Amino acid sequence: MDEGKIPTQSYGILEQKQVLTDIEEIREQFLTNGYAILDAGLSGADIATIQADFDTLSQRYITHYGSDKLKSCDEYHTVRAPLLFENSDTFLRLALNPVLLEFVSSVITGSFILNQQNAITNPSRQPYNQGKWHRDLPYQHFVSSRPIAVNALYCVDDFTSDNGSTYVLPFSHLREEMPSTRYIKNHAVQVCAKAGRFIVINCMTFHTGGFNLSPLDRRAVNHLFNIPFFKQQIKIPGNLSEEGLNEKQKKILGFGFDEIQSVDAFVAQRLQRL
Ligand SMILES: O=C(O)CCC(=O)C(=O)O
Repeated sequence: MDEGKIPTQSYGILEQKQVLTDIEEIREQFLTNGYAILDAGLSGADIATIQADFDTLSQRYITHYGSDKLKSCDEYHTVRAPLLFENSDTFLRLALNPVLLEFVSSVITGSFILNQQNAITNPSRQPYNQGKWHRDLPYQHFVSSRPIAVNALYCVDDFTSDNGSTYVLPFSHLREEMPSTRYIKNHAVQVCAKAGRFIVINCMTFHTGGFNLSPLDRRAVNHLFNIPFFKQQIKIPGNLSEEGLNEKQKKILGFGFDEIQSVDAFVAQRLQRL
């Protein structure tokens, strides 16, 4: 036994989880704690491009919809579906990040689709719409033995305790009701992560943005991936060109998961499979 180190030997154990790769290690953390940090594997130049494109897109969005209107409906700090905006290939690539997709497919059994992507700003020294405890499947009070949806919160900036990095409530994906305020005060964990990482959160894990005490905004891009039984927040097929996408990418973006329009179409589809 190495003094001062966590012991690794054990006795009386018949079964132990084996973990060989980094993704498997993060998967184990995610399944147990309800969240983990995943390095997206981006270069410094990629990280800088996302930062610049985030600001350009936010400005275009605010100009397009009008700041007063967006403020009046509490949408001022959120750009909805940035991957759908013209010339915003950066956000499409982020949603299809290969490391992220490998991770999501390791925790959601079978097919999954992108439900939504949002560019979100936690403004300096002001409240914002993600600064309250919630689940990413809101109004739901069940637990599932396997994840049915995952939030991948991309850190555009370094997430620090000073700039209001995300708080999570570990293990709360395993508990139906929201824990008491006393429990939250004692057990919430603030997750700090460098720009270029995803904070991956089980959709049933309670979490919230913190108050940003720093002089600069904290920027993030969230992605909700879920089993295809839940419809997308904003429809992607039909609003995004399929050009340049492979079959796997199209499926993840929801192509082919539209509701079947009639019984005739359903039967015709079955016949085609013969
Ligand atoms: O801004 C944050 O850190 C939290 C974001 C969040 O709550 C969400 O994406 O659901």
